[in-house]
Amino acid sequence: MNVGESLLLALRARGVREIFGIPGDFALPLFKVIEDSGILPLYTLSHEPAVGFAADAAARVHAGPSVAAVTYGAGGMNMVNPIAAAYAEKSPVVVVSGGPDVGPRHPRLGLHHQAKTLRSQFEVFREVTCDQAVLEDPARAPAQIARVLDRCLRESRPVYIEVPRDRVLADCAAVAPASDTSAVDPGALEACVKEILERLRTARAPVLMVDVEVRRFRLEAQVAALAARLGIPVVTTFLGRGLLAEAQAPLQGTYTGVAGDPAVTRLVEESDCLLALGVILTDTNFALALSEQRFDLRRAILACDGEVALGFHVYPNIPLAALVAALSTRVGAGRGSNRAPQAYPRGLVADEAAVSATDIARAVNDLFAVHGPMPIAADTGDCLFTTLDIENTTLAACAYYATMGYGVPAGLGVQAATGRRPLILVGDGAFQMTGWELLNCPRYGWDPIVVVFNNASWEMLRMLQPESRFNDLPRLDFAAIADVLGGRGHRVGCRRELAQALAAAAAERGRFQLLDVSIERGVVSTGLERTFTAIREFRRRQAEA
Ligand code: TPW
Ligand code: MG
Repeated sequence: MNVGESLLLALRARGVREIFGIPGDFALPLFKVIEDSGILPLYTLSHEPAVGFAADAAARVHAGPSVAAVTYGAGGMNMVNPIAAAYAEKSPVVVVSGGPDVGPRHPRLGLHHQAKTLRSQFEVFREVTCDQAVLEDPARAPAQIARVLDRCLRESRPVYIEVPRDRVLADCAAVAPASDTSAVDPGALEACVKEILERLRTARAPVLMVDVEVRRFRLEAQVAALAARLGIPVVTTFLGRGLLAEAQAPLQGTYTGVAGDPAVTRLVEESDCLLALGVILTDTNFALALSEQRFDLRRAILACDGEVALGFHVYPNIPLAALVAALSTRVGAGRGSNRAPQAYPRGLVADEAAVSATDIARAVNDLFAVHGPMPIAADTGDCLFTTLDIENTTLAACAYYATMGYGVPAGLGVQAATGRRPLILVGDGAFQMTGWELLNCPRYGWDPIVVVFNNASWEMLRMLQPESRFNDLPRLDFAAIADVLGGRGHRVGCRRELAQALAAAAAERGRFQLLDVSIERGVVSTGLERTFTAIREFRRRQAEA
């Protein structure tokens, strides 16, 4: 076995199911091993940001690691932003990069693709990954691979593995199976669980909040069962939207502070005991509530990053899985919850009126009611806020790090990883960044339904800076572009056309469908409107103070 094969087998043994990539000369031997060995399928895309986003989405939807393979320098450096996003949102992406030969190097010559030093790329990725290795010595490679991949799984964060070009084919031993060395102190766990249950018991209005760690560590079914037994209302964060979509849990909706359903916002902010499982605390969730002192984090129990914080103390080394398991065994059959779940807009009126974001949500909910739910990949922009009005379903979105360009490649990653046809929601500005990647659909048989929110604008920015010309975009003919890229385009100018196009798109399998939906500037979803009204008010009050 050589280094390349040993790496690929270790990746597969730890749950990797596919590789997205773009080769280059430093990565050619590795890509050859990937292709010839057939250990994992390889999907090549067009631009490295898409490689990173697709792997990120694949990792999110199957709750296991996925691989983004690139060449050194021009390839790797192109993928820093997606990996930063994966770090922030705890998506376990394994970056595998080709690297310069270890063999004879000429001291006076710069190597092509070299930035500052030969280690520059390694140093850049060190900042946005939780562990890194350069496989310079085949004898040490198995131990390095095991260490880095185990860390990736334990922390659910991206890692970086660089394989020097002249080491790929060197003889190499097999990598040891995955091992988790984090030993939990049973006494600490017991004390922690006792304290949590006591707080829940005496609380007036406890609420359970769930976020991405619950999915990353494959705890959805257990958490749903726990929630049902506790009989307390459950909300997700914005980033955690899509969680518990397939589980039976008393889900009330998504907490997005001022942007969200006011009933859900009140539920969370008036809770005297918020049990937050795997929640990444972010300004998108809590900034306004905290700065306006509508919410006090000391009233919350925060289980995240392998520890539990409550009141003024912290229990270290309590992994979420151990906590959920221990809670589950101690909570008896519950009282159930009789709260009605959130209602979503349905029943699109198919008339000649112009289309709004809410109309798109309505049309999608109508479609789901007939055909069943589809997984969604959403970009950053009003399309992301529109997901708040769509039935809870598996969702890949960068709702915290908020990079544009995520939606289309993420949708491709979702289909590669699950085989399910995804719905991709994307703004025209974001489509300009990575929409082109749809050209890769025909050769892999991917057929997503893509809805472009075409407002000829960076509209979300216009909300913050209304008097601007730089937020104007040309109104492109995305339907025509879709036809050129091997899909089918549908022009949508009114609600009747929206209903028709969505039905036609759902009926045709085998090629991607793109709905180019014209939306007037200034017409945005309820969630975005609420958010920016609140931000503007907040700024005004601060300016007055
Ligand atoms: C990689 C900053 C956030 S939202 C936005 C920008 C430029 C406009 C989005 O326009 P789009 O959607 O896609 O047409 P909509 O609904 O607002 O009209 N660069 C990156 N990421 C981010 N977040 C930005 C810039 C930004
Ligand atoms: Mg736009």
